[in-house]
Amino acid sequence: MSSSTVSIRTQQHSLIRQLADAIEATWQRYLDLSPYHLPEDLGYVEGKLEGEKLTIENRCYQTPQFRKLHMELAKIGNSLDILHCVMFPRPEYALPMFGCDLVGGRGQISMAIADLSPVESDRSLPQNYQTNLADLPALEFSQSRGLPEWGTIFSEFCLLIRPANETEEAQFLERVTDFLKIHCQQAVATQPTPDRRSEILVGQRHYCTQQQQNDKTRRVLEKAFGEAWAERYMTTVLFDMPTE
Ligand code: BLA
Repeated sequence: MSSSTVSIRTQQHSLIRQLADAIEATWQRYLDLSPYHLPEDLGYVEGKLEGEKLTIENRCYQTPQFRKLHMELAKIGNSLDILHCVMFPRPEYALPMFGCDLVGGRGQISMAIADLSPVESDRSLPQNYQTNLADLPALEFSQSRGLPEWGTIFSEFCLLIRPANETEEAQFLERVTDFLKIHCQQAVATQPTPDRRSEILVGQRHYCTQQQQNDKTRRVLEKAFGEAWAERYMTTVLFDMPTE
């Protein structure tokens, strides 16, 4: 862990900081982590956005079940804090995609999303996931947000909210930690199905193609680093697709 990584996390909104800690602790507790190397120049990045400094820090691992575990923290001056996380299963494992994105600024989280998204062609989650997720207690959030047009990839368990207060922030944190725990426990108990590899790849590619259509993310990156860089970052770091 570089000292710069510690410092950006401590400067971020408390929900982002707590969730980043919870993601990492859950990974360490349940999974067998090895390093994952990002393209040389993309681990730590600085740019300028409307005169403010944009800093991006990436944390990446791989495991026997996951091709890439990616957590990113980004900060734009004092106005925008971002946490982005995706767990990409190896295509030999019929596992959903865990994804999470928090965007906040000036003390308020404006958007918090977390989901375990299916990659099956019938858009269903594995039976054990459905049972475990349905068993979680119902939650009430006062401000739900509608999904964007590309958001057809998300499951019925997707949380997309603007947390209204600290109670809702704590509920979101707990629910995402539950998602992660269920996911890691299921993943390590799952046997690979190499015969389904190409079918699973189709599902993962569809997930990435849809996510690459998020204009809000693209716009922030384009403004700070230019169009070509944003395209490269979105397709090689945020939502890269296994090709073989
Ligand atoms: C929305 N993502 C956003 C928004 C911004 C970013 C600024 C708008 C926030 C708002 O409307 O309040 C920006 N997110 C970023 C940037 C990065 C990032 C710059 O991760 C990276 C550097 N996005 C994901 C993942 C999911 C996701 C994994 O990266 C879901 C699992 C979803 N982000 C997502 C959704 C929205 C969003 C659904 C709302 C989009 C909309 O309403 O149009």
